Amino acid sequence: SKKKMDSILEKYPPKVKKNRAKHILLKDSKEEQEIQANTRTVPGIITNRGCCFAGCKGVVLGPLRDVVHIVHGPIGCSYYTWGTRRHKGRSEKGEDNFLSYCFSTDMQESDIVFGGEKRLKQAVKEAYEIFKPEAITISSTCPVGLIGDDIHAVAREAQEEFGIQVLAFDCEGYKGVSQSAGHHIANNVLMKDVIGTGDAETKPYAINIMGEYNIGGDGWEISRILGKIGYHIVSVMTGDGTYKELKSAHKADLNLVQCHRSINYIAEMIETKYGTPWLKVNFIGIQGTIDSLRNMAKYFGDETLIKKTEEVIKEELEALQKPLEIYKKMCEGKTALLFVGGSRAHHYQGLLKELGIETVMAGYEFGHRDDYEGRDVIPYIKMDADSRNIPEIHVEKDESSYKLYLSPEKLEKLKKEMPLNRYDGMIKEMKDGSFVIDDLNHFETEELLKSIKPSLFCSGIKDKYVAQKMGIFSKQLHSYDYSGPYAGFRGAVIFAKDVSMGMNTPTWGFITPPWKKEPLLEGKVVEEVAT
Ligand code: CFM
Ligand code: HCA
Repeated sequence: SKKKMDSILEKYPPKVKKNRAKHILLKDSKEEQEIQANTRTVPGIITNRGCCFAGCKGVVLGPLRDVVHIVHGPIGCSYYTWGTRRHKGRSEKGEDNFLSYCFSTDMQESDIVFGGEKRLKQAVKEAYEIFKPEAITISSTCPVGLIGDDIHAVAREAQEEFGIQVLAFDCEGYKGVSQSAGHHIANNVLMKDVIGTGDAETKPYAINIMGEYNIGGDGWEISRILGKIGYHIVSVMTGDGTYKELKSAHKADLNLVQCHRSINYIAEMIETKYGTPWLKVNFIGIQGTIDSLRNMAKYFGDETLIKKTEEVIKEELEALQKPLEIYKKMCEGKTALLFVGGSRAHHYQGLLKELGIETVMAGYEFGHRDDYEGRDVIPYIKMDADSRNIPEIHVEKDESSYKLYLSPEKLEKLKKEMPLNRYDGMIKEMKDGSFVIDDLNHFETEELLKSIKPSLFCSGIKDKYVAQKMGIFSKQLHSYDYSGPYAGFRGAVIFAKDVSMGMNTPTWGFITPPWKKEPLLEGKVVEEVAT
């Protein structure tokens, strides 16, 4: 298998080979292993990564449903991302839900030449007058940064005029090396200007669900379980979430962190400012869900809550046992390659294992070293020009709102028993001999699929059909191929059903890739006669 990788790398020019080798490792628990991550993709390589704007507007802000999200830029940035991420939202009667809309300033060539501020101002005015939202966000695309429109001045003016918050985000697509930069920029503004401005009443067992975006309804399955046990969800960041609730997020007694990559900045800053610790959870997979629920109950330490947690676990397990048995038989002994953004390549490994599927390769598009190796490596991560370009904000203890749910002694004790303020990353849980590959590209994808021939390739829209044309079933772990939810107890069964069907359909045996039958290009060279 080391040979396999070497033969793939051999095909690169020497400089590229040297670069890519640092992003690849073969897990060996006897060695101290380090991976390079969150660095620039080599120009010319076909990467799956997205841009800073995608991470800010698309990922973190977009799911807030009572907000009008205006994209300042040419229409393509809005149009081609309209509804594609499947972060679902549902509103009670009379509540706002703008998720199905797409708001853009539709910049033209003349705006690039003469400036787009006037156009932006007009867009904010129209959005306010027509929709009367709770708040408005403005997200910058590449050209806005290049021509230097002052989106903050426009936002400030509009805020005064209309009396609602207008938040501006400098998330030009070219910033940083991936979506990850956009997560950080969105986190900073939400922390600085939104969280802490509300004063909603809270009930016992008050929690925030962070880094959960309700893709395919995942968040709804998680809230169903938490609601049954008796938790009070103060806010969700940000799946089916609202700006209104986000304002009071500082009131919760515990923060749950599902996707560490996209929200760890807010989790850390809330702890510094308000004292609330965060617990790393994983609601993908049955054991992951059970462990997360038990840790939560133990944190609150209430006997009735602990008892209720066990009752709910028992009830849910009974309901899924029968269907799961059927699918397990269809999955047993299969293998998977996983390549997803910044957390799912880790989160799905447990669920696959429960079904009998072994993960032989996993990697992130844009995860940082801490998402691979655990947060302990953070002090040793080399800063480069690209990461220095993303502002860090510093928060201080808020004397009036700071509160500790547990005594510092109790918290220290619990930290030894559960991942409180801690994330150990993906690699630790992987088997020796499995591949970890950062920022996998299309050349490597094809080569790996050819040599490993996995039963399942979990990735996204950009490479799904490359795999399927090679006769390998591919399950999108971003959009879930229009299925879901996959989280929690019920989600595990839906996932099991989808991958069982996908892997076992006889279709794959009927596929002969076209290049096996005939050359891709046909024709003959004829000498042209000039007339
Ligand atoms: Fe977090 Fe996400 Fe992911 Fe992500 Fe994304 Fe996504 Fe993803 Mo696509 S926030 S890192 S930037 S879990 S959009 S809901 S599926 S790449 S693995
Ligand atoms: C994004 C969004 C994306 C893309 C999915 C894919 C998503 O990165 O901007 O490439 O299939 O989950 O919708 O990650």
